[in-house]
Amino acid sequence: LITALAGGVGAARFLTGLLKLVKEEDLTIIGNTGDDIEMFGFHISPDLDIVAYTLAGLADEKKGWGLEGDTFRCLDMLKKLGLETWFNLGDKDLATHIFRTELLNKGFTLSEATDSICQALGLRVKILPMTNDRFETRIRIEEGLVHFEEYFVKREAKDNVLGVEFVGAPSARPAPKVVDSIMKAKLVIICPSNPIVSIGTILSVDGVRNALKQTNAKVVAISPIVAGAPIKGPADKLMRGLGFEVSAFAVAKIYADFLDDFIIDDQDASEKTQIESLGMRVKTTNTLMKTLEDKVRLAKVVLEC
Ligand code: FO1
Repeated sequence: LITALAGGVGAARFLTGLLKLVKEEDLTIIGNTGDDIEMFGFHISPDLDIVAYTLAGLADEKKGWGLEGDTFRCLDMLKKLGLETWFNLGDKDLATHIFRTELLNKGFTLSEATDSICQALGLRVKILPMTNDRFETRIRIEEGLVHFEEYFVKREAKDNVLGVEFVGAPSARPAPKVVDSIMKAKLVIICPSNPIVSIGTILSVDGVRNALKQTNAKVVAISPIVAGAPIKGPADKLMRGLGFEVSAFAVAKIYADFLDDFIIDDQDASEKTQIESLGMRVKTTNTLMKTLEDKVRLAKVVLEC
């Protein structure tokens, strides 16, 4: 049994490779819900969706979000009606949000709604939201606190990051099976996702970090930082804003209390000894995932741990 902690597109790419090597039934994915946002009354779970869409072969791989070949006619009309349309919700993508919101309004949990979406997309892999409770990542910028998506999409990650807050974190309980799936796994993989707003959110949910420390599973992470920069997304700005250096070593420090093995890119080989001094094993390999072969090769390195 394998459990993976996952953010958005980086995790989704890696998991595509992993699922060429392990059975869907044997994999549980714990997804970040800190990016979840309500738009036009609909509940959107960007990270859960990109993982599900990617594994179902439906994602727009080029953009890294949304559905391949989606259109934006509904959004055009919403704009005409005078609504804010900076968050590009495609027509087919909206169907997912309608479906999810209807289930939530009927009293189902986000776990149950996510399960229904996965089943409908033909996935046998389990995707668990980290929590069913309200949890929102907000970024502190000069103007005040804004939702992560407002910072990232609307304001194009241009603001200086003064801080990050996880609204709801103190009372957010892990969703059913989250802690259990970490405790019962043989291998836990921390995907190459943002250590602060993707993995950091999951780690902040009560009991998750403790489960990672206590599980008998081997806990392996793949560095999302290569040669001092993230592969995608604003991890560098967020890390710098919070006073971290932007390096594989800095990520290793965030995970040091529970990590057994850390996989870093060949380009960061000079950091190996420094990271090992934190008490973990380090493997270097090519971590860039351009082709399916790259993804499978990286997954093999993880499984060899
Ligand atoms: N990312 C963008 O850069 N621009 C968008 O307009 C956008 C719309 C969007 C709609 C639905 C969805 O599920 C995700 C969407 N994303 C968009 C991706 C999202 O902002 C981030 O990539 C993740 O939240 C970070 O993992």
